[in-house]
Formats: sequence, structure tokens, C-alpha cells
Amino acid sequence: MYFITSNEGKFREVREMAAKYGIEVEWLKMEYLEPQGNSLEEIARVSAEMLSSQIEDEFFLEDSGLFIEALKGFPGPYSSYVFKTIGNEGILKLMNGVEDRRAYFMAVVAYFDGSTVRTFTGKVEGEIAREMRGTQGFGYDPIFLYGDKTFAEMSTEEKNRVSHRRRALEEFFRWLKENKS
Ligand code: ITT
Repeated sequence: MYFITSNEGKFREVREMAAKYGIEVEWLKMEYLEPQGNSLEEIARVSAEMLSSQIEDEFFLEDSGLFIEALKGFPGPYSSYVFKTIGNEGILKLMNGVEDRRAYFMAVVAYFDGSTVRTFTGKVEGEIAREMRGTQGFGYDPIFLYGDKTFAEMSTEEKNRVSHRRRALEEFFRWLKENKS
């Protein structure tokens, strides 16, 4: 099945998790125009609906983001843009002197089965670290603390056991097994 993303880090994680369910994922590497929206669910759903007019086969995509409690959920749906602009250093500056470090990652998978779009959600709670740590993973991993390690200090398997992406994909793959096989 096709997985649409421009982000190689996402694709690697998705491929690994899909393999555990006996699903082979093919990378359709493309950057698509994401609609503005207030929630990841809405953005993922509308993105998949728009792409469904160009792609006839079934496919899925995933929209994710980092939500920081003290910043009222920022960067949330704007995570990709914020990462490309101010990046992890910018987030750490915004969090300078802030005691409440709580944050979560959220992922929404949108699946188009050839006629309709369905969504699946996953979330993982953690904290924003005081400095960047670790070299694994991608994106905000070096500043996202889960327990006493950042995601970037974990191996892929360790991160994949608990991540937002894992939780959303697990829901999706389970649903697929029950409904499409
Ligand atoms: P596509 O839309 O093409 O799939 P993208 O990188 O633009 O790729 P999103 O729109 O979903 O992805 O933006 C999510 C942002 O959050 C992006 O900057 C990612 O690097 C970051 N992000 C998502 N999941 C992450 C994870 O598991 N670890 C670290 N950062 C993550």
C-alpha cells in the first residue's frame, strides 16, 4: 500500500511498523499542499480527500505535530513550518525560564480505501528537555523527553514501542486486518 510523505524519517518508522503486521508499504515521495486547519485530524482528512482525486489506488498519509502545554498547544498543526524556520533551538528559546515543560506528540493517519477517507489517532505525552540531546530519529526528537531519555537518545525500536505514530498506526493496521483482509 502507498504511504505518502516527503519526510524520510516518517517513512522509515512506518515501514518498520507495517512489516510487523505483514503489510508492505511503498513510499510515494511527494510534498502535497496541506490545507490550513485547526486540528491535525481535519488537515489529514482534507489532505487525503484532495489527493484522492489524483491517486486511484488506496493510500495513507500521516500528519503529526508537537503540542506544548505552556505555549497553549503551539506549534501544533504548524509543527512542520516551525521546525523548518525556528527549529529546536527556537523552541528551546521560547521555553527558556518556563517551568511547566509538559508536551505531547500527536499523529493522525488518514487512509483512503478507494472510496472514502478514515482517520486514526495516536498520542504520546512527555516533556520539553532543557537542551538538545541525542542523535537518533528526526525533527523534534532531540528536545522531546520521554521518561529520562529524549526520543533522539532512544533506538528506533525503543521509540517505536511508545510513539504517537506507533499508536495511530496500530489502530489503523488493526482496523485493516479486521475489515479488509
Ligand atoms: P509530510 O507532511 O510530507 O508527511 P512533514 O515533515 O511536513 O512531512 P508534518 O506536516 O506531519 O510532516 O509535520 C510534522 C512536523 O513534526 C515535522 O517537522 C516533523 O519533523 C515533526 N515530527 C513529527 N513526528 C515526529 C517525531 O516522531 N519525532 C520528531 N519530530 C516529529
